[in-house]
Amino acid sequence: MAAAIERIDFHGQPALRLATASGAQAVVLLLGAQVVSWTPPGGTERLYLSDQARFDGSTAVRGGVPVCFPQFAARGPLPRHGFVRTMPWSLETERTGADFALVTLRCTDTEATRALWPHRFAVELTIAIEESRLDLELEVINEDDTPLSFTGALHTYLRVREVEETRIEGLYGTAYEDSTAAGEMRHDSGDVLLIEAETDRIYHEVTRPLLLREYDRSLGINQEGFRDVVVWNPWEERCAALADMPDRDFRHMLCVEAAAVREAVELAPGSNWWGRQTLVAL
Ligand code: TA6
Repeated sequence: MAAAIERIDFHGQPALRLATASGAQAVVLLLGAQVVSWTPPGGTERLYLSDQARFDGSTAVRGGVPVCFPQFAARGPLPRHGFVRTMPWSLETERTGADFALVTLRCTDTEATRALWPHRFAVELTIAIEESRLDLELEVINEDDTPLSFTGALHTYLRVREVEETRIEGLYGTAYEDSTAAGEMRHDSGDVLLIEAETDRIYHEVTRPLLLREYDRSLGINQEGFRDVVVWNPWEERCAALADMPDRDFRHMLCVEAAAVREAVELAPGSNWWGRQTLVAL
């Protein structure tokens, strides 16, 4: 079968299904440009998506890869994680080749966004699947004649078999802000990061690729442009408090996010910035 991009309905939302000749698949909602599924050739689903996720746009879909922009979390006056994750995006480009499929989705300011954040901007997310990799590239363009600054993230929810048996390698020695301890700065000193309790960390200046290891599969995680990595698992109590996530699902997800948080990105009028996260199934 040749690579293809198909229009589908996903829980009542317009979506695109990307497929490659070797059997990789991804599903992207136009709502929020949210990737909600990615399966490498011959493999298993790599993204977590909650069975209780809401798809009516009233809140962000719980799972996949929400795009957080122009504000990360509650670090400013805007809605949590900004506003583009609940906005409709438009399909700008679609391309398929011998063994890849690629789409670019775009979102621009509206009267409602300008009322919250007085800037003219465009954000584009390019999603590409090729062999065992998923590339997500976010571009932000300042279309205004005044400077703007933003924080944000690709808030990737990875599906894991059992979070306590998952290891993350590559963060050794990196300083992080611990959001579970009022933002205290700490250092990772172990060879591997194990998730055995609530975890909400912002690692700064992550330059090495990460490796997420499970007993029968691994995932390479790389990023460019983004300087921070956020690792989040709500654990038992906080998960139970989330209305759109089953109580025990904290065991089957782990967010490893490519982020620009600790230092806001400054964009001069007319200039642009890009950041990419790449996942490679191993
Ligand atoms: O990226 C981690 C985080 O900021 C956590 O603090 C956690 O609350 C999570 O994002 C989810 O946020 P949401 O607004 O989607 O419930």
